[in-house]
Amino acid sequence: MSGRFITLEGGEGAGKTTQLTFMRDYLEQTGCRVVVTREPGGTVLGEEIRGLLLSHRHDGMSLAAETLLMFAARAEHLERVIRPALAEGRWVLCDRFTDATYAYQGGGRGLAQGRIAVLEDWVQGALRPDLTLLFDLPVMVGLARAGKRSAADRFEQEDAAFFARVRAMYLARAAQHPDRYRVVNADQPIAAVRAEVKSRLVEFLHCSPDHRSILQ
Ligand code: T5A
Repeated sequence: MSGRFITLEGGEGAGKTTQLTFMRDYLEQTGCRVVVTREPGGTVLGEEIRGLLLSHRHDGMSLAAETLLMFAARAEHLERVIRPALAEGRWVLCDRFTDATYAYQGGGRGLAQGRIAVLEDWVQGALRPDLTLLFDLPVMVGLARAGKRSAADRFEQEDAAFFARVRAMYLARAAQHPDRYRVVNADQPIAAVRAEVKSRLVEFLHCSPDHRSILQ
């Protein structure tokens, strides 16, 4: 069976990580071999870069440095984890990917989308996610959830206006790419979000020739 690349996106505290385990278990039940990973991170080097990006030691990091570090981690992740897994027919579930750069560095911080697109083409070539689930919820609901879970990192310390721009950019990208984006209402109890995620996965599997027969 051929591999697929599924990304999970959303603002802070949207519940992506919470739903990842369910998604992995569900896909494995249907016969998929699954790799779960995240960005920034996913490799030894990528996790070290993640530490730099999230740490308050680097408050005030330049926008260019921040964006290039995201793509440095992504280049390593693609070469060592994502491309090999897809080539082996595995399904890759990735907690954030390049749409997060458009949302945070583009929408949130105001970097021109064209700059991001140049890096995207260079680092990824033609590779894009097959499916992107956008966990959408009001900014203040997500920040309250994230605040209860842990102390604010370098991104979480931004103000509500920043996260409103992040959310608006995600929704704009979902409208621009209706072929691969599916918006999930993340402002519901965990079980209700899970049910919505499941129906999106079933829909996706139905469109996937190798898997359609398993669901019938
Ligand atoms: N970033 C990343 C960029 O700026 N550019 C990029 O290119 C990339 C790739 C990563 C940061 O890096 C930035 C974006 C981020 O700020 P992170 O810690 O990975 O940092 O950030 P998040 O992915 O946002 O992690 P969060 O943990 O904040 O969000 P999740 O994973 O969406 O949320 P989750 O599942 O951990 O849930 C948060 C809390 O809410 C509860 C959970 O139990 C948990 O306590 N919860 C719910 N509560 C009520 N109802 C529900 N439906 C709930 N679902 C979860």
